[in-house]
Amino acid sequence: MPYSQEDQQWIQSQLQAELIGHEIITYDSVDSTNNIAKRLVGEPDKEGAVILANSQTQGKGRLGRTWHSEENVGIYLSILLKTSLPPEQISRIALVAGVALVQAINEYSPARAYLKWPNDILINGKKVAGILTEFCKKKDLSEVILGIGINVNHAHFPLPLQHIATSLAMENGKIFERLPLISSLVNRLDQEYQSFLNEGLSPTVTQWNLNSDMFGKHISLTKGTQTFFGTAMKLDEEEGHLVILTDNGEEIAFNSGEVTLME
Ligand code: BT5
Repeated sequence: MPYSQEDQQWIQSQLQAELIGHEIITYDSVDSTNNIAKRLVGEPDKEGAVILANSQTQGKGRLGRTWHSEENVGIYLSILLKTSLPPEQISRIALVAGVALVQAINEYSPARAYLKWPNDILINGKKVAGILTEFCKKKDLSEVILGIGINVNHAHFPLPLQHIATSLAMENGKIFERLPLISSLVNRLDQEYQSFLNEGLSPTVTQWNLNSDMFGKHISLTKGTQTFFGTAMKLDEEEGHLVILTDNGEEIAFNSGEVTLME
């Protein structure tokens, strides 16, 4: 069902927002909630506003990929944040969001969700949620659009996604209400983001490491045309980079790349 005015008011009534979630704007179908958020860049009082849609016709993944956004069964939202971070550090906001997202999912899902670097959420090895951050500069204003998609009540996926995607319903054998999950997520995003602004990245990295099951596992990491093989060790505290002990015995920290778990 599309979000009703009562749904919007209910979510709003659950929020303790300092910044993220002071306003919720709901839509039925949009091209991409990130695109809607982008149009608000530079408008007064829109920092922290949540754009929430019931479906997307052109949901976006990273690097020009698409995000399957079926109506009624998923959560598709975007948040606008002003930032003074340089573009190469925007990935920190995705780490902050990842922690809030995995914790919100695990509050409701008995089947445990884990983070996979840089910002996938997996249950039983399949992707249940994803994060897309986009950097937007208008005049002297830098803003980040933080987009989050969660597969909640999908009963099936199109063929190309069947082996890699899952939903909370498929993993737990029951239907979930979207509204409590949305309000928990937004409250956690607000808290985690405040902690990041006040204390830096370290508390986020600690929580990230605790909510991932990729460490100690053999992985391949592809960056550009190069592929590295090794064991995932941790995210480093200062930058949130992925530290790998390569099969050649070298420790390397990566700021980006595509990870595949080998076992
Ligand atoms: C992501 O990209 O995981 C970021 C997804 C962000 C989606 C949100 S929804 C609200 C906001 N508005 C948007 O337009 N986007 C954001 P990436 O890591 O590149 O993963 C994309 C890949 O995951 C695709 O190429 C598919 O292989 C797979 N995929 C597509 N849709 C999926 C889904 N619903 N569930 C799981 N996997 C999916």
